[in-house]
Amino acid sequence: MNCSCQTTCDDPEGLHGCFKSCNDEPGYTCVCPDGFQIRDGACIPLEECGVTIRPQESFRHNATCQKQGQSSSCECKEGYWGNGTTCEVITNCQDVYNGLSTEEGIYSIHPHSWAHEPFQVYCKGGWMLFQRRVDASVSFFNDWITYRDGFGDLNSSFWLGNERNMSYQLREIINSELNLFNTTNDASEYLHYNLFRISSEATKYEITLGSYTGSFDYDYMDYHRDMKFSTYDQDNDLVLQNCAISEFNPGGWWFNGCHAIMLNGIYGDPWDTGICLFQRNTLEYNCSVVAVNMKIKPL
Ligand SMILES: [Ca+2]
Repeated sequence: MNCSCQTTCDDPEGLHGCFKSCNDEPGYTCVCPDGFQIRDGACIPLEECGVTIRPQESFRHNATCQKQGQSSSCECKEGYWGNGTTCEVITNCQDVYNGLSTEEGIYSIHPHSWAHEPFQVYCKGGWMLFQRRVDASVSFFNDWITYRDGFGDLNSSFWLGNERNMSYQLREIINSELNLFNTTNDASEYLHYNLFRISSEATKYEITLGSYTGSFDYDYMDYHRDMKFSTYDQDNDLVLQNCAISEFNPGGWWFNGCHAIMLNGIYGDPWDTGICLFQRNTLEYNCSVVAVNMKIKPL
């Protein structure tokens, strides 16, 4: 027997595994003998551990540790990934993909420049979605603060929030892709940029885009390059009117005067107040987009 309890519990001889319910009883502690470490409730020789847990150090790292006698068992805190001994901060969905999981879904991340608690994002293949429209359940006709802080449901339609989106990008060169769906499943059209940035709130989340490649022969976002973000209560566009009011384009966007593409309009609206592209060849709006998402990824 490699392991014993110092005091009795349901095992008066102290011969059971370390994780017997002794730990729940005040005054009782389970320990592994010198040269052994706890793993999965059993004491195993140190050389079989693979890693050496150093409790003092573990407590200093981004882990939550539970002391088990002389050893401790650590799990990385939310927003970190690793084996509990070393925990790396998860700064983006590429970290999630590389170190945590390749499955798409909702994860907590903590970008380097984000001074607050980790926040949840929707990751897919290393990409982070910062916008998605799948149905009309979430209104995108929202004010400046709501666009700044984000809204909606990460499982369906949402806007991540300009502030979080900005914090994601500060230290990385970011790719972006805007996917437009003719059905809810297939990305039939897309716009790709090899650089994507938005500036701070002080400069109105101005958008910077790299060079375009995509399925359209025309770069719809070209008209929106270097534009500031506008909402119905913050007019930062280039025309006298406010493009973001309900009569024109109800939703926040990087309006120029007003748009060549607008993906935050009214879902399902067939008119130019919907989710639309302005087609240069026909000079007509195409508002037949069924679903859309906007995503970014470190290069
Ligand atoms: Ca204006």
